[in-house]
Amino acid sequence: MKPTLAFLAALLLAPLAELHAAESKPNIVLILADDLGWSDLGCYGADLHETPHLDLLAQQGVRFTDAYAMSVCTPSRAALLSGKHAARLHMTIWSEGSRNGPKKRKLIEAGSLHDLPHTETTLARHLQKAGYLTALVGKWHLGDAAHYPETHGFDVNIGGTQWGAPNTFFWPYSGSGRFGPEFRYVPHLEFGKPGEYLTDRLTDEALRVIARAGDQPFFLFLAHHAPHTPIEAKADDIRHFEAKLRPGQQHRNAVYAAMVKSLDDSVGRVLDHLKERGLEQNTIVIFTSDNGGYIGTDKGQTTPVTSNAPLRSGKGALYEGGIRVPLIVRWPGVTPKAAECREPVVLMDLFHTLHPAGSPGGDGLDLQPLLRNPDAGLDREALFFHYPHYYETTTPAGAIRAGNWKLLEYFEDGRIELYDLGNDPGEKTDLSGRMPEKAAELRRRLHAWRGSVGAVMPTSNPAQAPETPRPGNK
Ligand SMILES: [Ca+2]
Repeated sequence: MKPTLAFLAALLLAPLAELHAAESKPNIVLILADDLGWSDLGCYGADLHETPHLDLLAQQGVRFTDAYAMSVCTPSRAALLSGKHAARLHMTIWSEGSRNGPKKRKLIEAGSLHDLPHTETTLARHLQKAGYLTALVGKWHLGDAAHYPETHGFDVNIGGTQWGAPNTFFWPYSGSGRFGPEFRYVPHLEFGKPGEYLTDRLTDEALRVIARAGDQPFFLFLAHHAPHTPIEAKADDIRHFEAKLRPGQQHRNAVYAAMVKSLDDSVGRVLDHLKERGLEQNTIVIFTSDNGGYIGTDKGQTTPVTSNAPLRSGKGALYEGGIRVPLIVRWPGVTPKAAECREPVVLMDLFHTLHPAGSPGGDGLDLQPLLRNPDAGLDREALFFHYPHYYETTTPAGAIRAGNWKLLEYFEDGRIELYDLGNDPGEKTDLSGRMPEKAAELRRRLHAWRGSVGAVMPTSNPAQAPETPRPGNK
């Protein structure tokens, strides 16, 4: 009898053990949009764009109102994957931009690494060591071939290169001219067909990764190129949004709206696929963006790409429109449904939240307590930003947000601006003259933080002369 009982017990216990193991290693799908602005989704107030799948995801989880990224691509991605602030990493501008800054401005830009150093252990590496299949599908932008995803803990790399954008969103996704003389392409997307659209294809590849993972827990980093320039979309979708244009709308670019629709469709397909495979209850789904929306105009267009209103400015700037982004988290068994969280959080918090051994401490916090109770606060005094470079929207600057106070410091002349985001989220009324003590306190804290992370500052340029701002959208 004993062997039979033992056999039965094993039969009963094995599934429980497997279930426990599975619960302790939930799959992770991290979907990162490129240049998607804070108000670009329906659930964040967009008035032309249609994002039913992301709106539904927000209804199934937690939507953050005050989530932050860095103000441009590479620093955000480096911070997200390393858990360290971009200023501490000395990666403060996109990789191509780190090589050739403006030469005739008042300041010489701070030096910035263009490759994520191998001394950093990425979230992918930690998860890989914990038994996960790790896959990057889409944009990388964290260095040259010696620093591609395969060298940073990703088992699978589909599409990741040193470049920040494809030459075109249509197959074969290659060509030169738009971003200079380089011949750009998106690797591993062969055997497409004319008319195939990059956001759709990357989604196909992402679903294949999920299918091939089998019983292995997986970390899928679906880093879409959309809706970064080039602003290109499928013709039927463009016509749909052109027909929806009305006077007075905040969002007025039908092609961009169509790009956002494809991005939303991608999220819908991933969510459906998880459900069909029975993975919905054991998969964390996170959606966010790497910087604020691009408010310039793409080549060949007359309508600005997007607007981050009611927030001020856009990509590149340290005003809210440049750094505040959508963030939605659905974590079965952890997040409540249809919750809104107003606590300020930042992209590198995701590293500390998803780290398989728990947060190692550093420049981010584990958000799990906040995900369980979105009304709770975090034990963090302030968030800091450092962009010692030029862009269409800004001169070199730093910023601190402490509570609802926000101070910006411009490095060309030391000028400061102080805003009360609680009453003035659009940063319209500079209070630095009326509240000099508060401004001085925040400036001291910003300076102390810069010292603590070894932030690199721009230097004065003896050969200064007027020059147009840094052009283009990388
Ligand atoms: Ca970006």
